[in-house]
Amino acid sequence: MQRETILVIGANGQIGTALLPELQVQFGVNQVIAADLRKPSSETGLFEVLDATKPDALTDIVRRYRVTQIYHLAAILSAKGESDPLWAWNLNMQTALNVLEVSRLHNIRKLFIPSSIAAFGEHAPKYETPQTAILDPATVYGISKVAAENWSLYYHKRYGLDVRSVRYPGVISHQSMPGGGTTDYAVAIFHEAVQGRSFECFLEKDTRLPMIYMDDALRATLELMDAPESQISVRTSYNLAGMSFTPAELTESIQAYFPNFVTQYKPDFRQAIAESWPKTIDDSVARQDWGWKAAFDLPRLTHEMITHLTAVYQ
Ligand code: NAD
Ligand code: AKB
Repeated sequence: MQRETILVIGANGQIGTALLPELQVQFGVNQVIAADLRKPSSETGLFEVLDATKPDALTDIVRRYRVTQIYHLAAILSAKGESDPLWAWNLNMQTALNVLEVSRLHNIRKLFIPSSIAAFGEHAPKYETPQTAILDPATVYGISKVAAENWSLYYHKRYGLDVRSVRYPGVISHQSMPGGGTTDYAVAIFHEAVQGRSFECFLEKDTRLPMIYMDDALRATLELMDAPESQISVRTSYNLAGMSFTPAELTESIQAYFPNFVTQYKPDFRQAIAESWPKTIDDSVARQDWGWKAAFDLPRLTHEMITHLTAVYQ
């Protein structure tokens, strides 16, 4: 079997921080190269400073290490993207196109470019949003995700590139803080609760959104990437479901551990973004094609987050 060499772009982010150790276990520490704009604060193995908007710098790393698989995680997320839409569009698209093109030119065996529930917009059904619902996103982030999905399909059809993707829901993790999304409240709330503080939520209490615990998100990513090519029928991006809850339901779940914990609601511009997104996701195609099934529900997620973060803040 061919030895794989994995490049993770945007490795210092919320998903990269948690994915890196999993890939190092699967492929070996010296077979996984992390790359990001800046060096991480602690050593994690092989690391390259990379601005993925620069095609030559990306090509240099792919050549030097003889990379065979790429996980492209660099992006500007929904809320941050709205502060400077053209900057977010340019960064998200330039990096995605550079990664697709370097993969084509250097025979990358497998490529992962995640999408998001942000690909959906106003006219998609809000409940059990189907795989093939209309994609009319309200944010520049969502527009860039839809474009990257279509470019991925194009590279697969035209060049046979084995590019795979999931539409992640809001990812909840204890390993690091999220990077400027609309679902970030669902991570921040745990940090406040375990430190004995109240929480000010930027969404209304009844705003239901699809979410997923990091362990499930990582397992989905690795199961999709491990699946035989014949089982992959979707080359845009697979719907992926974990759980769905509102800030009020999350608060109640945390109150089982901290009965005095309170959330105040002070919605801002992120409320409109959240309202444009699905509330629950139909991921039956991922289930059928590569056997996806989430393991974490809200009570289990709450237990895990509180256990891990309590250890951090002790
Ligand atoms: P993040 O914002 O936490 O991390 C992104 C990383 O990319 C950062 O470390 C940043 O420094 C790096 N980066 C930015 N510009 C770069 C550039 N030009 N070159 C190299 N690196 C650059 O994001 P994340 O939450 O880890 O998300 C990873 C991917 O998953 C993104 O494509 C995101 O859209 C997608 N996604 C994430 C979530 C979520 O809830 N975290 C949900 C849906 C989809
Ligand atoms: C965001 O809120 O922007 C991300 C996402 C769901 O894509 N977490």
